[in-house]
Amino acid sequence: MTSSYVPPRVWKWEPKNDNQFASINRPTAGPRTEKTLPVGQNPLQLYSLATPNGQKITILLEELLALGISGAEYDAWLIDIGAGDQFSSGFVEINPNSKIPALVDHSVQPPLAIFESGAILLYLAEKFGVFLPKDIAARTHCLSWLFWQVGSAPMLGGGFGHFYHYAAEKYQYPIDRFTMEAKRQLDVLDRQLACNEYIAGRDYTIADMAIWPWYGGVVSNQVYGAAEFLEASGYQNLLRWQQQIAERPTVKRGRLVNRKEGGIKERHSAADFQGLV
Ligand SMILES: N[C@@H](CCC(=O)N[C@@H](CS)C(=O)NCC(=O)O)C(=O)O
Repeated sequence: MTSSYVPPRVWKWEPKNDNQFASINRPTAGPRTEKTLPVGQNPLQLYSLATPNGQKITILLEELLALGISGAEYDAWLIDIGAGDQFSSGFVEINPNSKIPALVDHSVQPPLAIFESGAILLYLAEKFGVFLPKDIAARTHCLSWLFWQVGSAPMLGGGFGHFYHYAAEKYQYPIDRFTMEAKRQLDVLDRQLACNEYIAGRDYTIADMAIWPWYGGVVSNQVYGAAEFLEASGYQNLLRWQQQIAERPTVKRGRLVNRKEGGIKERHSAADFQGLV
């Protein structure tokens, strides 16, 4: 493993085409186009895409609706991140970080915008009083795992996923580094699930909803096609939990929302799922 690259004194951006997202990546933030976001009839307006971060929110919304919580009715609008929709003025207004998912709660005045998937999960769980334990110790435990996901996933996605899956050229150094970390994280979860039915204990919580789309997706070979490379079959407890959650009808529905293909592009009511699940 040798490299001839010597970093210059000051880094300058050179537009490249070396991975799937290269054309939208820039070293600057802020809007690139003027466009307002659509707003539907439901109290919650979601602007998202069915990536693992997007699925977290639609799974929770479908769980809330299955409990009969009508305040969780939502319109889900597709944000095509490959086409740069996240850089429209309307999206940047609700999420200055230009990443899906973003939610606007129109049931409060003025409407409240929330970004960062972990913050959205926490907001909805607190607003409706479910999927987050009330007991202080159990609640804190659940939040530890929620924040674990938020802190860990960039190593899995931006690290392992980028260098193993997305990067046009494969380099051993970053793949070794991030594979070691990805496997360590899978082992953390596998050990936790050896003696707990769900991530934070007895109850299914927003910690499961945050972790499942990423880590469940990786071990079931749906994210990055890396199950064999990571020897996913060795994480038996994680696979048991992955399967258990995958079977929930709410999860099946949530995963279909805001898909460009193989699901529903937009969701406005339960009728949109007809014939699919
Ligand atoms: N920490 C953020 C990460 C969100 C994120 O990375 N979203 C990706 C899709 S999964 C995105 O919108 N990428 C578009 C871009 O980077 O321009 C969260 O959990 O909400």
